[in-house]
Amino acid sequence: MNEEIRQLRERTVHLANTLPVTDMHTHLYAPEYGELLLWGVDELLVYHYLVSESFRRTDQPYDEFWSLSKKEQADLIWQRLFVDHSPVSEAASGFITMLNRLGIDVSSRNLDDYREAFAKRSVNEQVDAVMEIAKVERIVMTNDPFDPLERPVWEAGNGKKDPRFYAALRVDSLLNNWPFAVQELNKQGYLVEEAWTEGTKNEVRRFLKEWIIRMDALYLAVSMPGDFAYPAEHHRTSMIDEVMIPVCQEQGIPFALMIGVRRASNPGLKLAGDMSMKSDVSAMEALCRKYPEQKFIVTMLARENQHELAVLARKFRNLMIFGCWWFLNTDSIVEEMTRFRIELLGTTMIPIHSDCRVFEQLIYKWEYSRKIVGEVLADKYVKLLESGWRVTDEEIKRDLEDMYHRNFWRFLGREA
Ligand code: REL
Ligand code: ZN
Repeated sequence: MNEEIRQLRERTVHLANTLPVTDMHTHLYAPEYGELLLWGVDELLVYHYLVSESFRRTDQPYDEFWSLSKKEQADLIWQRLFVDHSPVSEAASGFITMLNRLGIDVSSRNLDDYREAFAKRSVNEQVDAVMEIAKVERIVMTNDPFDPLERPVWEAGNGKKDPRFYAALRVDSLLNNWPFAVQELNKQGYLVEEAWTEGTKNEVRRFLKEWIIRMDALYLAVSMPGDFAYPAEHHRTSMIDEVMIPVCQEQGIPFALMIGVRRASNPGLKLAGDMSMKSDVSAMEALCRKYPEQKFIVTMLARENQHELAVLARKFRNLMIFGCWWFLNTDSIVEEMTRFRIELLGTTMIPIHSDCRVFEQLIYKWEYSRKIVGEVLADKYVKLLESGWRVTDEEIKRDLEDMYHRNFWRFLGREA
């Protein structure tokens, strides 16, 4: 029995570490997007996760740091987080893991050596190599038509050239900064005004529809503060009920909500200054109940909300929960969440997404998470074995493939 258990664990962990995945929410871009695709040592070091950690090690004024070049910022972060102290945090150890898996000798502890190793690679080579190492087959980007760098790529017809990359239409400002969205829509020729008129609703619907088609967007996506309430006497409720749900239904796509972020809690930190907030799961409950035909893909940022959200998914099959988002994407929390999600939902959820912003991060984020998924799943198979139920390799593969990509594509109605 002991030998059988050992082998079962080994097979499960091996398959979990090696089967291809779809990364269903990232901030990565295909090479066609030019400078929007971030990669390389300096980008990796100025990742906002590391920026916030590095400020705990210094009294340097924020503005002084931001006035430096990217290379100088990276040098400071390297010194503070890797040289003066050991890089034991998730994001810091991830940087070392990435270098190592890319074949770089980390022992010199000399940043310029690492920079030199990267300088020999082209962006296309790096994208191929990283996807190969991380065994990430398909990547879903985050695409914002109001982004001045991104819009021209779509307008030139280059947004969807690389078949490994898929688009998700991001709609944050329509829901969270309506005055700004009005200005941007007007610039693009949509006749809208701040007042919620029939004409405005029609034009926003037209905008969404045109962009969904142009991008072949897999889903509509937004991140929301923790105090998001629904239904409420609020612009968001009108926008969701009268514009977003009707368009999603017409186009047959899900609506993804990431709930629980307080933007710019510390503005001095810029992108690194966002805070986690508890949310009210009943807003999602109301949406799932009101729109049984609409599919929702949801993640929440507060650890406190995770169990209730998983229970909600037991009640509503139009709800797919996904990922361990941002501050939850650490070994201990991924393990806790994956374990109780499997206990409550079996494999009918998407345990992992990377949220990567810099390309090479795919390597460590997927490696760390896959290991946990494999170990948790192995525990469950061992429990079955102890009751005489033996899973075959084919069945292990099927279960992992469900979680790694099939649940996602099937939920979208785009099963390959
Ligand atoms: O998509 C989002 O709203 C968030 O994931 C991002 O805002 C966040 O900065 C991201 O880098 C977290 O992992
Ligand atoms: Zn994100």
